[in-house]
Amino acid sequence: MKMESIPSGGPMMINKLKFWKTSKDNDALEERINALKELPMPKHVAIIMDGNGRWAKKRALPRVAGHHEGMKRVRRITRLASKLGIEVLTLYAFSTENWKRPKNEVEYLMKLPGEFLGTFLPELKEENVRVQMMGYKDVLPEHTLNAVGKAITETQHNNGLILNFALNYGSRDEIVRAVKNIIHDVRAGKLDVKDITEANFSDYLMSHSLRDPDLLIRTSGEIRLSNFMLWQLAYTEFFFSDVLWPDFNEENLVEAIEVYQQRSRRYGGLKSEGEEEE
Ligand code: V07
Repeated sequence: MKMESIPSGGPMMINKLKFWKTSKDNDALEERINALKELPMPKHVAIIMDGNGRWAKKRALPRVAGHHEGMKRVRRITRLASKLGIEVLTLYAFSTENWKRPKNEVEYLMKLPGEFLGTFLPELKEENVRVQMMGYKDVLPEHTLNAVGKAITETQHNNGLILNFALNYGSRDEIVRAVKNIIHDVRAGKLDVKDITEANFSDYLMSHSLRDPDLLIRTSGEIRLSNFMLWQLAYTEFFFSDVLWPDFNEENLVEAIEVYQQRSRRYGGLKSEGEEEE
């Protein structure tokens, strides 16, 4: 049969086939996941989940549709992080800058923690995930705080993956507050100026109980930090992806970790914190 004689819809079908995940694709991904486990895994992965608005715009959908799709990706990426044995996954969900967005969008975003946890908290508990939050609680709506607070309490004794949401978080402000609290403790006689070190400065940051991120991922092609964990990212490897967050899938996370492992291999285990090459 000649190509032209294929009824309309024929070539279309062939095109569609390319999008079907075959069991062969899944096997290949499983294989890559198993290979990852042979090398040092980043213990703390932080992600700036960018590109939700752009994803929606490309489809002529409202921005909030992109946020909703992005929320579903959080679940998938968390599941893989847990499976990989990553210790901490920090996700930048809402920055202190995000209040400048249109009121309806902010209101929608503030409902997402409740929706996410309403759907996924039972699974997170089953998977031994521990939910935490980093950010200023005082200005968050009560319903948002209640949803997050409930998840934190109900998972506080879990000892698997720590799922740390940066919610109403800004790094410069975090550092300024740390300085103020240090001054407060110095004045109260609890701390001597000569005893202030990098290590105990970190104790005054909102990430105090967590190790510094080993790997930072930012999606959607933007190559900047946007006031995210400035102190904590001092020695972190960066991976920038052009993929929009609602399209960021398991394979994309696996690739980011592969790149991370290739880079750490090049240090030959000789590099430690504070000892940059050259
Ligand atoms: C938000 C979805 C992901 C892309 C980035 C913007 C929109 C999950 C949460 C969340 C937060 C706290 C929590 C449980 C879930 C969330 C906001 C936005 C504000 F305990 N996704 N997601 N929060 N987006």
